[in-house]
Amino acid sequence: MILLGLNNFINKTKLTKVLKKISLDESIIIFSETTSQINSNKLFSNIDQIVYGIDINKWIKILKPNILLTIGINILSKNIKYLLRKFPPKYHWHLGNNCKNYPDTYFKLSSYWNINPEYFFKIIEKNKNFPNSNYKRTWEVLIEDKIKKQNFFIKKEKNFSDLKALFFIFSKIPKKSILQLGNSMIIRYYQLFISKRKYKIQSYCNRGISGIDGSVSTAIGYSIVSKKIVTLIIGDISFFYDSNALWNNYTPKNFRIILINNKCGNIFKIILNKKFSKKTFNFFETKHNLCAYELCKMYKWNYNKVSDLNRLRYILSFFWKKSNYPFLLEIDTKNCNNENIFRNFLYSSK
Ligand SMILES: Cc1ncc(C[n+]2csc(CCOP(=O)(O)OP(=O)(O)O)c2C)c(N)n1
Repeated sequence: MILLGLNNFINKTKLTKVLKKISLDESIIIFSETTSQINSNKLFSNIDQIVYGIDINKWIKILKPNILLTIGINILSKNIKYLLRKFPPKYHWHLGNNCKNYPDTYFKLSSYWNINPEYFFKIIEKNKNFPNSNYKRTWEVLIEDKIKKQNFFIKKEKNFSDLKALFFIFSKIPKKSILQLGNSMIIRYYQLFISKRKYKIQSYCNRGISGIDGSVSTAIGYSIVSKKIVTLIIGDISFFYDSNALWNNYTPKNFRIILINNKCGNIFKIILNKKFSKKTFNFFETKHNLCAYELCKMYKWNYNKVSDLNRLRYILSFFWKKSNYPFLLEIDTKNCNNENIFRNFLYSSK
């Protein structure tokens, strides 16, 4: 199993090319988080969904790799981290130039290879001596089944939510445009849904140390030096935290923000395993009642707000068209059952 985490590979194209070749082998499965910037339809980024609810006996007997090969650092998927720590593979090799500070995420690192991953795979590719195996096929069968169930769930689920909205939005992002993603749930939803796109979008996220700060500033900064349409998709806490970034005279007209306003830090309802008292939990969740309308009025931005799929579909039909001002679309999901719909989604493709 090859697992690619956060990285800024210098030679993305070459590495992608060689990984695509490697991925053809029947004994290898490649998971690539979007933060690795290595995409291809041969590599899988929806890791959380794939391994959610996996039968532990099946993992131990047939899905757990003999060799785990990691490249890059942080991994977003909590589920794969859990499995690899709890039921580790026989060997874990980490690859990378000058990556000696690799934090040994799974506590079982057996070797560190100080080598450019591209060269490593080229050598492997040339000296191909892989065992006969149906390892990849076993994973593929599981993945195909999950995707079928995912599509069925999304079709069947009639209630609007962060999940419904984002599934739709990711399918509409204009070709050749740039996506900037907020931290928190946005990047996680993106990982789930982007695997299936016919063409990949260039996407960026202020992941680094997982801070929510500076995402709006970074996106606006990028749009100032880019000729392409830049769209920032961001949660409300991250947006309001850095909303001062709107106060500048240089934001291009073709800059877009899609604000997923669930009026709290929804991630804490989803990823915290521990139960906290309501009083304590309030400090995590940070409920509020802010909306971006007044800010847009003050900075003279186009503004629209939607709270259902039909209206979202309508606004997106002209959202990216040429306009005289930057445009912010607020998606109000306050009264939606976001966390349960997300959980049911994962559960349904178990
Ligand atoms: C600078 C900084 N402060 C606090 C946090 C902790 N934190 C992580 S996610 C999050 C909430 C994000 O909420 P939002 O942007 O609304 O996204 P959602 O979870 O609703 O998708 C917070 C406060 C952080 N990561 N970085």
